[in-house]
Amino acid sequence: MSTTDGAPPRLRVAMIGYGFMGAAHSQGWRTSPRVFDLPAEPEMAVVVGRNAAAVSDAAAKWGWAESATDWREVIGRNDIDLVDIVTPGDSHAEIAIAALDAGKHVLCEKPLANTVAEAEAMTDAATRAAARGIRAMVGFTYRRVPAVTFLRDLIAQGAVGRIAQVRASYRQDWLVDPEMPLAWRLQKEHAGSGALGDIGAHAIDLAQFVTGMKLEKVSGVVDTIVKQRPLLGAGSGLSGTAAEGYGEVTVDDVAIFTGRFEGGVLGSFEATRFATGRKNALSIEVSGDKGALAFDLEDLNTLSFYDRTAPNQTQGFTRILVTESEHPYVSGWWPAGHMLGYEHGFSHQVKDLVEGIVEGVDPHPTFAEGLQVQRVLAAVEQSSERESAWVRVGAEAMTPST
Ligand code: SOE
Repeated sequence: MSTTDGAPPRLRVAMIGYGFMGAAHSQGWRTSPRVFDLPAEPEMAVVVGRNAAAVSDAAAKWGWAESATDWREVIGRNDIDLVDIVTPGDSHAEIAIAALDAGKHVLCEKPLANTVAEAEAMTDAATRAAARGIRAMVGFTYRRVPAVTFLRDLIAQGAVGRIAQVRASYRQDWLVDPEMPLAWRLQKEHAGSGALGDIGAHAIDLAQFVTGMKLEKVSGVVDTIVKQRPLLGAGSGLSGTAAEGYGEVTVDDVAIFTGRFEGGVLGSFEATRFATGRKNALSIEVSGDKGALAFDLEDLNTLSFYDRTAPNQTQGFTRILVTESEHPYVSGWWPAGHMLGYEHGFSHQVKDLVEGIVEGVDPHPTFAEGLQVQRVLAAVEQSSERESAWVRVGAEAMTPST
């Protein structure tokens, strides 16, 4: 971090990648320091992408001082303190390990990697770097929706009592059209997996975060519903030129699995891109002997709370509006009832990351937490290959990882 007399230290950021997550992260870097009193001032120094003209346009549009096309050169610069990785999963490991070894703090989009082996190597690099005061974090931003953090707090305070069951799902429908082109998210070599790793990872992290329990074993099935999709000239799958034939979808469209948490609690999970009508429906319900709590991203300012300790005649799910200044993160924004949105979690992510870096503590989720999610993903895939047999999370270490 660079400091000048009296002013807060500056944290010069390089973002690698400039797709949808590049736009969302840029909004967080721009807005967070204008809303929260951060202990260091992030500086949007450079955005990196392979296409010089396109990444230059992105820099101008999103407020990055420079654009570049060589991430290795940018990571080597002395005027960069933090690398924010928003590329497809097939480059997370190489970029993150190089950045950490070069002494740069790292924020890496989810899932951490495309394989357990990559996630392990990234976690080892983060451990080495932490010894030198370098911090690393995974971008599971839904933890930072105020209602989700508040849900975690209520469970920790005993609001539902002893947890009996957890239900988590993430349902989208952007692939229901069989003519949707073969984008990088549908190719294993780029994405690692399909709905399972892209959105199932969020459901897994959410369930482990709000309950404070880790999944120990899973039994599941993954499936590909549309097995071939139109290729588009640019190969990126979204260029809009005339279709040049069809290509194989090499990842899952749907993943459904059961999980056993530490302590024996059962969880049921679904991740699908074929839930017609569900646009971005990440939801969780935690049931206990004193009550239940439920969250739905499509109504993200509220929590549903059922209190079994209330008098029988008045029991029912109440709708908590999580917009009071006492609620997590809300004090930086608007008065009660003025609502927050999808993008605010990215500003909260910047806040927590910058605070962790300045305070010298690993911000959560750490790479080790990202590795735990990666191991659950691998266990689900292995279970599906074994007729949905139960697979212990972490057992994939005993068998060659794909
Ligand atoms: C596509 O499924 C996607 O953009 C995911 O990659 C994100 O992680 C999720 O938050 C929204 O949907």
